[in-house]
Amino acid sequence: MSDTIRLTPSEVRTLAEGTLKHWGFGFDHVDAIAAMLATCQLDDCQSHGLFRLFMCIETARQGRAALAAEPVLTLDESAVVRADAGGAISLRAVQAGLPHLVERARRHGVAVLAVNHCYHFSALWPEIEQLTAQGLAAFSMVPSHAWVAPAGGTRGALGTNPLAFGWPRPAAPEPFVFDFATSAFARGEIELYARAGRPLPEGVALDAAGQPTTDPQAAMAGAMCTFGGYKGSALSIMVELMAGPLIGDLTSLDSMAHSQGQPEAPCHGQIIMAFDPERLSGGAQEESDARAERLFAEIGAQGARLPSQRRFAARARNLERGYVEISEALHRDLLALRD
Ligand code: NDP
Ligand code: PYC
Repeated sequence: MSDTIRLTPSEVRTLAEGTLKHWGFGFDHVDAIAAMLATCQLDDCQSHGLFRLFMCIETARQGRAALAAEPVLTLDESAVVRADAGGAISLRAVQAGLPHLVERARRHGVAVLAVNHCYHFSALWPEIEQLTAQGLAAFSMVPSHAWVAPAGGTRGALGTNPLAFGWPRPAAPEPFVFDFATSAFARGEIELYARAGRPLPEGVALDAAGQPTTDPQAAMAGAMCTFGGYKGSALSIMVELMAGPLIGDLTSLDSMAHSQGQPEAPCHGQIIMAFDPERLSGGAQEESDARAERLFAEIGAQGARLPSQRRFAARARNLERGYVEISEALHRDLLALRD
């Protein structure tokens, strides 16, 4: 990377915390948001590391979000845990709900955490990894803003709608995790192309007239495409339904209307599902683990890499050398958020 600066993990935290405090986020939200940004930056997730501080601050600037609201949990004996974020950024509500999700998944075999009424800006894999670390398999999904055209459509109706999955691997150093937008590119990725003045690849976006474009600015004024044509489009609709109406929350269309066209974080819900392999394998977990490992071994034997391997390698490298690298331009613009 040319024109980069090095930041230690604690410098990343300090930069994020100072900016969030400056904009009035409550103490616990500052902690949760800064931890998420630092976790993503450590894994070289450029679109959802420190870069996402811009979206957080824009959310504060717009004045609709509750910057210090404490989550309210609704708990009964069932497998459903509900966490109302009260119009705050999602992370505190997710953290409040996760221990109950784990306990319910162990008790029932399967459990669901429905997070409602939240602003959401983050990657999903850090929460998935918290569940795989507990020996659970997990899914998570969120809508976003209606930036993405359905396959065959010409204007935004769907969100970038990430879908994340994790599988615990007790005998391996890391779990199996994937986490990706159901749009061809995440919005954050398009924003990074726009910042760098680079053209997009073909097939990623449409302009405001519904015509294919490689211009990131035209893409942001028009619509993004789903990945994999009609297949990604169907998965994206599933994310809308599962993390929206199913849990009594907004779709990406609703979120876009709520934000009145302002560039704040999307406002909606999040669904996280956890599965206990010990319960679901009927007491045959060792055999099940071995079967899963044979599958991973065959994939590796073909020279194919598993999702998250780049991320885990980046984490190990950055931890060993004691710093992450970001561009000087990004660092300068992040510091200017306090002006
Ligand atoms: P990427 O396209 O960067 O990566 C998607 C996944 O595929 C990762 O798990 C990645 O692993 C894996 N992968 C990439 N290349 C390969 C390969 N050659 N072989 C095997 N696996 C591979 O993700 P996106 O840009 O779509 O999303 C980035 C982040 O943005 C996600 O964390 C997502 O949650 C977040 N996001 C959040 C949204 C929100 O509304 N909050 C909306 C959209 C996205 P690896 O990381 O190791 O490369
Ligand atoms: O990158 O698509 C995205 C995104 C939406 C909300 C947060 N990130």
